[in-house]
Amino acid sequence: MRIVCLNCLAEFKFDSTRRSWIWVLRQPNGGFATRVGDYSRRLDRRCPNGCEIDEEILDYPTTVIGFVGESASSKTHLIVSMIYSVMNDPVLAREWSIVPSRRSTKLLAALENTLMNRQAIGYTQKRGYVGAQMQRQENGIGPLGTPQPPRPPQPPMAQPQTQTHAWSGWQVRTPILIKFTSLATRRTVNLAFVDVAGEDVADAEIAAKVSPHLAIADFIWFVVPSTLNKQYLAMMREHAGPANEDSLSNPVEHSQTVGRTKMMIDQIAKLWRTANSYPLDLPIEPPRLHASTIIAKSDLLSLINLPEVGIVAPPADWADSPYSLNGAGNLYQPGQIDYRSDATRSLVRKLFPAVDSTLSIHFPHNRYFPVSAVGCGKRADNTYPVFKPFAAVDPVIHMLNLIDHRRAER
Ligand SMILES: Nc1nc2c(ncn2[C@@H]2O[C@H](COP(=O)(O)OP(=O)(O)OP(=O)(O)O)[C@@H](O)[C@H]2O)c(=O)[nH]1
Ligand SMILES: [Mg+2]
Ligand SMILES: [Zn+2]
Repeated sequence: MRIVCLNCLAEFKFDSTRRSWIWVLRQPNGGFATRVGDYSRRLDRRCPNGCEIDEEILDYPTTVIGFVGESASSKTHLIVSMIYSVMNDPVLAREWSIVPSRRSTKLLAALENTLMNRQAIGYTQKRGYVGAQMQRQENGIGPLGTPQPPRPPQPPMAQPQTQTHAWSGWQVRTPILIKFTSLATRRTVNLAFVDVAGEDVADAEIAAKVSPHLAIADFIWFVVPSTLNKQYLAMMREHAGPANEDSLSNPVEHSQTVGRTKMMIDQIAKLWRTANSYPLDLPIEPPRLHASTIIAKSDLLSLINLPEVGIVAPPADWADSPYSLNGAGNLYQPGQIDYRSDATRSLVRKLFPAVDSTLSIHFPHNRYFPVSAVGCGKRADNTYPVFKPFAAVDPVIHMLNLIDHRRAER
């Protein structure tokens, strides 16, 4: 099984008969060499470059999922809400055991608690440069913008670590890793949720550094907020009720634009093609990469009067009605998920058609998933009236189905 360190992208295998690492070193001419490391590294839970890794990635295949979107588009809320929703979903529980990795448990619990206490999660910090010596300390700003306590000093490495890598000197951003075990087959797959801060994509220097990470992604989710069309945003403001008045008048939250979103999609496609030596004029297709789009903050769509809204978005009284009566808006069945995807595409073609055409140029298999991570907008005091996600499980069902197909093909 090929293992990739999600921090430095070192590729390695673990040879249990020889009790050693086999470290694959890619060379610029397309060839590769290998280097054998010793077994103690496994006990360290470190990659050959010395980064701390989740021990689960040594044991099970890992699917890497990148979330890309402009700042304040809801990426971080989505990741936390999706994970929370799948771990508590009664239908998924019949088929899967879903457990966070040991290293992700604490961070995930803190983020979930924030939402369950109806508090907003802060914006994710742009990745900072911390200098060559500090790169492995991992303290300061943690993943997803959460402050992390400083870690105690680490024991010295067995060998001097002189290797530089894609992220040398940059803050480490740890993905959230969730282990999915099928109750029917007992097979396990890890899903690694990687949050790419909006500013990381906007900054050319950092974007170039993000590209090797995008190159190893199995899934990319573009996150596009429902409020992208400012004419419709004005209409939403006109019809807003107490549940979303504050958030709609918040200028930062709806600062995303059609122009920048198109540029971002173009940029990501270009970075991915370059990093994978993929022809510039060919569309990017599965199984190389699964790209889909989440239309985020779908709770706001009920404020506009278009026929697709009834299929796509939660009802206008979603935040006020009791949870148990209407479930969590998931459809579960691939056929129904496709039907909602088509309705969402039709809506997108009315609200921001240029985004759909840019997506379909690069990613002709793109599908749409409308999701409300929270179920409502945040109030001026940074709290939510309720935490009630809508359709946050369906994107994960979609991915699990595709992962299963991929296995069946092998
Ligand atoms: N109405 C509504 N607002 C939401 C929802 N999810 C998030 N928001 C609002 O959108 C804002 C941005 O959400 P984040 O999750 O921080 O966005 P992000 O994409 O991670 O942004 P960066 O970290 O800056 O890249 C938050 O302050 C939320 O209040 C939702 O489901 N509905
Ligand atoms: Mg964020
Ligand atoms: Zn590493």
